[in-house]
Amino acid sequence: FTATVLGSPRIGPRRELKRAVEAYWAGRIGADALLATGAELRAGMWAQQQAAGLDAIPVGTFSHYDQMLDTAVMLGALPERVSDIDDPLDRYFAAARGTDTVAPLEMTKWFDTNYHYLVPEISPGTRFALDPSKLLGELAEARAQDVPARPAVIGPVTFLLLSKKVDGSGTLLDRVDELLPLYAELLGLLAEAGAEWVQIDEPALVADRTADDIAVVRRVYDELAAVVQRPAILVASYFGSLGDALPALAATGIDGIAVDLVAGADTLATVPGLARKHVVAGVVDGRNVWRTDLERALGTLVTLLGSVGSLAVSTSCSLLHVPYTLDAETGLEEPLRSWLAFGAEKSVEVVTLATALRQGLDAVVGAVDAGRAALRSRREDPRLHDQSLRARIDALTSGTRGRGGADIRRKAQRGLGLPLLPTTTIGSYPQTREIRVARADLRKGVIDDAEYRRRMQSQIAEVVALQEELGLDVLVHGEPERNDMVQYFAEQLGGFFATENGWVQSYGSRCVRPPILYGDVRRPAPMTTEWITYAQSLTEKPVKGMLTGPVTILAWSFVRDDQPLAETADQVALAIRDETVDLQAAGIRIIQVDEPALRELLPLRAADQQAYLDWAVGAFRLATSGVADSTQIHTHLCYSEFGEVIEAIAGLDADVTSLEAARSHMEVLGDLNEVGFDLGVGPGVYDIHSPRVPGVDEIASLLKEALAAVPAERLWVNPDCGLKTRGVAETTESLRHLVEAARSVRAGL
Ligand code: THG
Ligand code: ZN
Repeated sequence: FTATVLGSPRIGPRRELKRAVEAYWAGRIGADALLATGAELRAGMWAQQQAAGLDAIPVGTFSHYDQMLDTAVMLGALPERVSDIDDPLDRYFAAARGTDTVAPLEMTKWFDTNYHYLVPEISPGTRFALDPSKLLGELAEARAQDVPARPAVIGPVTFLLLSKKVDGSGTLLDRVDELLPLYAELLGLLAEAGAEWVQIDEPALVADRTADDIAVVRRVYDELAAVVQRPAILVASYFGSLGDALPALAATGIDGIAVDLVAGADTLATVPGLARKHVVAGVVDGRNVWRTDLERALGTLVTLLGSVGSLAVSTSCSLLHVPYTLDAETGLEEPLRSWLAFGAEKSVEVVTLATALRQGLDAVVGAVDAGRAALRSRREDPRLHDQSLRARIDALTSGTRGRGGADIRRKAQRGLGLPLLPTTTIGSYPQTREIRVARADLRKGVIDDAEYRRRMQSQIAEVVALQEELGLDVLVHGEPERNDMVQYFAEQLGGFFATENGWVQSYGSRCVRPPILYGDVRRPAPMTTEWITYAQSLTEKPVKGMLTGPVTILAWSFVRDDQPLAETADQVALAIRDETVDLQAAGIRIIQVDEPALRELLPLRAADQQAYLDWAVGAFRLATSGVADSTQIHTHLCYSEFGEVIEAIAGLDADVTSLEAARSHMEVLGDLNEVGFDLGVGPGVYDIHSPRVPGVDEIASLLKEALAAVPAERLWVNPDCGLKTRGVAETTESLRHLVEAARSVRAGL
């Protein structure tokens, strides 16, 4: 009964890697110092995991940026355009972030998590070649520290399925035969280096796969299993059920399979072949923060005993998705603290379960008793069940999730007096040094609340003045008071806990601190009206109230696991709804409720998707239908892959929807037409992810392109996302061009 985990956080308990990588990029430290930081972080993590008692530790899951990018390097699959950068580290970061002359790889969501990976590009010209240096280096390092290391890599099937095909015919999976010899060679090298096991991650197998794909899986793992000199092969799945891929894998000659028994529901007992396999049972949730119900997990493990060859206890996925340790949270009080387990605590839970299997329950009775008491205190905590909120939700009727018809609303909103092709921005303006200093000063107690508010007001006044000067039609206050569009609300809502150091890598050096949604959601007081009404007091033009939607608040938080997500979504929706009503009462006529994460929570299997979209859309409508028909509701969605959720976007029924479209060339407008969308739409006319200032003509031509798909009465003009990460100078220039382009196109109508 081995105790293991599938991967580890790597950004550093105090974000040491973030700091080192950013210092390296800025030229403040050299490669040696960066590499030394990485080595220290790995050593620290391994030491912690060994102290916890894990007896197999994944090695190779460390990354300076992203594990898919590491895999592309390992397989010789970096794009041609970075190949003339000689220094390997600089080449690596060029692929990740681009340079002045080279575009970076695209980034996209890692399954349904809040982590983003870099999408390798594979073209007919890609000549795969093995570069095992990173993995072998980390393996040697671990073995030198007596770490019971299990080297881990992303598997060939997942690598290809998640990559982007650039030119050429067929599917990328057709190229798996080019990768097999490389993986075979790698297996030999790992065996030579002393590895007893290798972990090959194939999370792509938990999404819907065709019979042909499954046949490829079968062949790939039969061939890799046939390699003569190799470690034992553990194929790791996570984030859901393997479904048809499970019997396929079990029928191959591999030695072990890791299954996610938290997100997945595979029945292992009936799978022939598993009786001869080592099964790594992911019973400790690797991507949420709740303390494991040890007795229940043990029950699950015990039922597996008869159907598998040997059993290991593990997390359901890599611990990349949870913070390092509860020890870093000084303000976390009992009993909430006792309900939680972060990365370090989850490793201990895994060891406790393995110990119970080996030695019986008596050997871990202390931990089990403590766990039982914590779970009971969580179940019985009054904050988990607010009777008045529950009564309010029970009383909701379907009418609470809809507004007047589109035409009625259009007429009611004429009083806004907007021109054709109204110009606006998505919400945030550059987070200037002054803003960061003010926030830090407040935190350190250097300034008091009143002074902080004065400083924020002066930022708001500047942003309003700038927008007036630029001639934008619908203004925003710029969100200087918000650190993060979810955290800001979580800090003010009851039922949420905001961590101090609960950082989780989002992409590259960027991290987020997801709040923990543990109880019923309450809104003790208005959250945004003070700032928005201040901005509105400075201008005759309408100022948009800016809120984050219920789905996004859930997607970017750790959510409670004791009730369906749909129920939690309605609770958050009611809080947002109350806020919209307050904003309207304060004289705000346009309110934007952002749902950038709508696509993100979409279940990986088609069979589960409609149910999700139904409750997600329902929650948004609940949040936005408390206002009068004369109040204009906007929404904003990020990340261009809208295809699968296009009907849901229409279903949101927002008066105006702004979308990322600059990079996908307005295709989304045609898709919206196909589902009968007839409301306002603002396809982003420039890409805010780059400092480049778009020209007037360039924006004008995108607008003309948009006008081919959308009548002028419905078209809005805006950048494709918030401006928080941009500099002031380039933002001003870009918006000046945007307004000018809108005016010139408007004049030609
Ligand atoms: N907020 C949250 N989750 C998100 C996003 C967000 N997930 C998806 C997407 N946006 C990810 N994008 C980012 C962009 C920037 C940063 C993190 C995720 C970022 N973080 C700061 C950093 O790492 O330096 C820390 C921010 C802070 O101090 O709070 O810049 O917008 N929740
Ligand atoms: Zn956006």
